[in-house]
Amino acid sequence: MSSLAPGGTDSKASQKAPEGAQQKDSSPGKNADEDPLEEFDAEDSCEEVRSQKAPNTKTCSGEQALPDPELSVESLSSEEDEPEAVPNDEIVQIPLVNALLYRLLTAGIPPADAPRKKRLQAVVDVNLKAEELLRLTELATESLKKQKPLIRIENKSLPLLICGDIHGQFRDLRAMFGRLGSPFNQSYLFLGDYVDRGLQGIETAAFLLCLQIKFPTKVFLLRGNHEDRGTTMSYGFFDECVNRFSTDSSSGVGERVYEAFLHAFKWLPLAALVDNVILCMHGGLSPELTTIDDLEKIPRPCMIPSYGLLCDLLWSDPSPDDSRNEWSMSQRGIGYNYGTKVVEEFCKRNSIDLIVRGHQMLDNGYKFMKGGHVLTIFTAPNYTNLKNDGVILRVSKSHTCHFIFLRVQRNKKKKDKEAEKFVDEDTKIL
Ligand SMILES: [Mn+2]
Repeated sequence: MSSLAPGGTDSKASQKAPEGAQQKDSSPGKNADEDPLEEFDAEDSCEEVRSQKAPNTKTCSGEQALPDPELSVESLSSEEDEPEAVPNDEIVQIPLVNALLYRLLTAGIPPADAPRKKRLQAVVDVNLKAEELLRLTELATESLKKQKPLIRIENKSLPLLICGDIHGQFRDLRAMFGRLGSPFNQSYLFLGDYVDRGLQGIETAAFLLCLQIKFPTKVFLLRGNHEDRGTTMSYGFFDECVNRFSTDSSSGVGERVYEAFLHAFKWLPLAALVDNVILCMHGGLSPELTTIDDLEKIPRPCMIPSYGLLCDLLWSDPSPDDSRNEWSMSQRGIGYNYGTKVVEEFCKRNSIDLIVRGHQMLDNGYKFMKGGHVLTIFTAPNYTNLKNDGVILRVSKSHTCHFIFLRVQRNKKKKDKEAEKFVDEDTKIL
């Protein structure tokens, strides 16, 4: 059982991060040798987490649908499907990474009795210095370089939690880890789009890069179309970096932090193959993708081009109409829409059961298409105040798929009305 499962019986699970909110500025050296994740028990910003069995797909076993909508996450694990603890020699201990993780995990949020307006801002106030972020992105680049463009995740790493778009919702991400378990036990795969749109792209990217550096065999990060210059210049992350360090004494430091993140992003892997049968990427298929091996050959580092295999992997969508069989133009003006026959032929040719991708917001957080061969998941709850649920996909050792929901609070008109004050204008697409 995960030591971080909600209400877990492990003694560590019941330990709140000790006086964490008050210790967020403590010196890195003090905590450098500790493992902050072991003590982490995040606040809960989501109303409900429950699971639901996926519809029939070839990857789903005959396990019965779980009847209890209030089921807690830890109940999902049967004894033979228990996550394995990561061996000590696979954990990379770097004092800066540990110190940043400690601060990211323990920084306070407004208390429950704080004014509603303050709580709705949903910002976690974390002290991150520009020089630390510059060093972190160097360490992340070194770590990501060791991975191939296509990550192969073996059965021993299952069960695996797969997360779709996060988009700077650091508070939700932190709460999610508190509920689902730390990478000491639990394996995670993220499908990209860590920055832009939301309030805390810096914290989100820093947190995930820290985890990838520390747990390279447990935390896998793919690149989304927002991990690139064109999107981040338009949708928030560039401005966030510049504004964050605008009072810094040395001019241009925000731009340097931004460029450093971009450089690390160029090394993010582009797809993951889970136990040889589930293919994961941010957007989807490409006319230039014939075999799985094509994914191994994508050169890095690179910006995302406006056409071609890499572009399509990160930008394409399944065609909205399942009766459409072939390729079609995307309304985004970039990438393609892939049809049902395209998907079926790709899956057959490569012995793939399921394609899991993110890239599109869905009201209930997930959607199967193309005869059950394409699954879209979206993890950021209440994305730009759209009241959507977030979903995490859990793939068991036998490839059974469960959905874990991050429910948003609904039907609270006054709260919704106030929350609208914090929504940007640019909220409609992606
Ligand atoms: Mn996207």
